[in-house]
Amino acid sequence: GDSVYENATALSAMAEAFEELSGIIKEHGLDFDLSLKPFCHACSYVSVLFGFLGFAFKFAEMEYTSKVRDLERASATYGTLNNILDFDVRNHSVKIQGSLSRNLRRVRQGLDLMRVLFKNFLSADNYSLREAASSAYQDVCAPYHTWGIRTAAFAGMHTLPTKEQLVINLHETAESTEKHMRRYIDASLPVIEYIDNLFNLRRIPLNW
Ligand code: 1PZ
Repeated sequence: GDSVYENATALSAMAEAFEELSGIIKEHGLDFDLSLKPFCHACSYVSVLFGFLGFAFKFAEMEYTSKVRDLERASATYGTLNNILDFDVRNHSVKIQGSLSRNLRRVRQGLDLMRVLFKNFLSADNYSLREAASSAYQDVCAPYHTWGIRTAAFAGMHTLPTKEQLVINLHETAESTEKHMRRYIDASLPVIEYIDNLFNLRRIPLNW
């Protein structure tokens, strides 16, 4: 209801948005022709979380948000994620910088970066936020980023707050943080797999 929404934190709202989206995908299966509108709506909640990570991630937020916005604007013309890929396959523009398919691939990497960061955050190894974020970035994004971006990103990791400070910034407790991060970890995976399947079906390798 409305009162629940008013009391929602950024983290719980993001978890809820992805539970809704993954619910649609689980209900209809990977063959479902997912619309850009609900997809971009959920993705916009992740922008907010990037913002909470502090100064350096502000650049990541702007970069990620502009790509989500491009996809959002394209929804009137293309309707669904499938149509975007079909268009770019026909035009040989799947991997061209700024193409909607490439932006979708990058947004997918942003969703996965957040998922792996949360996994590391909650890991029994008790990483600092900087270690959690650096390791997630190393695994998910660094292989596909230029040397300059990678160097700036790893330098920027030093400006991350502590775990305790992040929990405070998010208006959460340690317990509620864990709960909502786990919800996002579980709910984002089917969405990520759905996107990867769109590329796999068209025999487009995911090494970029
Ligand atoms: C002490 C020094 C502080 C300086 C802080 C500077 C931090 C810079 C962080 C750089 C993040 C910008 C990431 C930009 C990535 C883009 O190159 C790619 C490819 O875009 P394309 O070529 O297709 O247009 N964009 C993405 O991969 C979108 C996903 C964004 C997720 C990036 C997370 C990076 C987190 C690092 C933050 C420290």
